[in-house]
Amino acid sequence: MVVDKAERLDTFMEGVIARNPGEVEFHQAVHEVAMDIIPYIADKPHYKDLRILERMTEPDRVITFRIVWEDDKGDLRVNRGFRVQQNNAIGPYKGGIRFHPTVNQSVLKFLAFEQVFKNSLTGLPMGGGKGGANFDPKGRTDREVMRFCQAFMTEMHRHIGPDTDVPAGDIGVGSREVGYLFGQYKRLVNRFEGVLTGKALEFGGSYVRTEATGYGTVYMMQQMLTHHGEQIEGRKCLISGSGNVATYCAEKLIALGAKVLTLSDSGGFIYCKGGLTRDQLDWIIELKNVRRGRIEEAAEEYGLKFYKNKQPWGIKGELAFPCATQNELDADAAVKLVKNGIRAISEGSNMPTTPEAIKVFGDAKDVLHAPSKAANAGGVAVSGLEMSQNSLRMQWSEAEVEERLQKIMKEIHDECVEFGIQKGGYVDYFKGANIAGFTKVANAMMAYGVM
Ligand code: NDP
Ligand code: 2IT
Repeated sequence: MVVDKAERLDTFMEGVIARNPGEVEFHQAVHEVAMDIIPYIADKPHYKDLRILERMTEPDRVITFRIVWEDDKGDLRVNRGFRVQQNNAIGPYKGGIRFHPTVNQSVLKFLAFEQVFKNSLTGLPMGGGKGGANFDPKGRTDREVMRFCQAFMTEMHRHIGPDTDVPAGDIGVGSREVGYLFGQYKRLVNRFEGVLTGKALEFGGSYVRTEATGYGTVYMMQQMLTHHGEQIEGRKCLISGSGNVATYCAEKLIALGAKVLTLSDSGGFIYCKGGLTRDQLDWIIELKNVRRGRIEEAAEEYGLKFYKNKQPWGIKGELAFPCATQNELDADAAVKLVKNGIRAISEGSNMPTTPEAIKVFGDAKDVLHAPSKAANAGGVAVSGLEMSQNSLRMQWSEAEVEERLQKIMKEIHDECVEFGIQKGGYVDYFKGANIAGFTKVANAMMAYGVM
């Protein structure tokens, strides 16, 4: 029986790899889901015979386009833009836009695929999509970023809409970029509508959207610990990244009395033995969002240790929050974390842990590990709430949104437990998230018949 399941997974993956040659990140994301779903549907012919999983791995469409823009010197620049519309079975396509030089079709297809399951877990009516461009915003002036965003939207606007596809931010796309993108959309279609989320509060944004992903990642950690009779207060935390997700993860941890020992960027990490203070964090948030500086500058400002070109995973901590990018935590890092007594990991970034590292944590057995599709779903959940508020032409209070976010994260946690609980009480959060996310989308697809 075990051999049979393994064979079926291998055969399935051979097909995925043959249809999507060279797209290694996409293969990885599909494999991570298929290893739980294939055994789950083995005795459920209604899913198996209708080839629901095969259909889910094929995006509804992948749109690619040319973006031409003019830099400050008057030179013309050419980039490639994408929008992957993966699945709209349970709602309009929904997912972020990433601007980073590493963006390619494989990366965006993995992100769009993951988004389908994540959005389903939120319980809100959102399908999955992702987009972006191989544009590097680093070192670009505000005006250059504006011209790029306008050129990007000039092409993308024809493919999106408040009931069709609703993009948002991701790496390299924050409040500034969403403003430029929304402004251009509004100008092109001559309609003010909720086509993007992550908008500023003055023009249709939601309270708590900026903070939601980081906060949600902490709420997931809190839920996991509470479920196991433990608490977050006083625990030593390792965070990677220093962008939107990382900094608001740090903010919530500090507020809950935990110690944030590290933050990082692609240049290295800072280490604060006693834990960062709220004032230091506020300075870092300003450094990153306004001055667009490097994390090394925080080490200089506060006399902290800076480890150039290193990751924080060798530091002794109890809770880990990878919040930078995919595959940022490999098996060597996982072995170090386990050796140093790591208790739990809550993934802020999408697919941060390599398959080998997941296995290291799984084999350790007493490590709690929440996958990104559950742990970072707070961001898109509040995006979903922003869509609701836009449809109502209302703005809910900060307290109201925050309360809904906490409730959604608790429900996601409990669904992971329901579908991921093993003999002896061990919770496989990966399995739980995959099955809970799959079921709702699969049932909707079946209801529509063959398409
Ligand atoms: P930001 O652009 O705000 O920050 C990204 C951070 O990660 C920066 O510190 C950046 O450092 C670092 N980073 C990015 N790429 C790399 C890399 N290749 N190597 C090392 N460091 C890197 O992005 P977000 O905080 O929004 O996103 C972080 C992660 O969270 C991503 O995986 C994203 O998909 C995920 N996420 C984001 C959500 C959101 O609402 N924004 C929602 C759910 C998930 P540097 O500046 O040096 O590049
Ligand atoms: O990966 C993600 O969930 C996001 N970048 C947020 C997507 C959204 O639509 O808010």
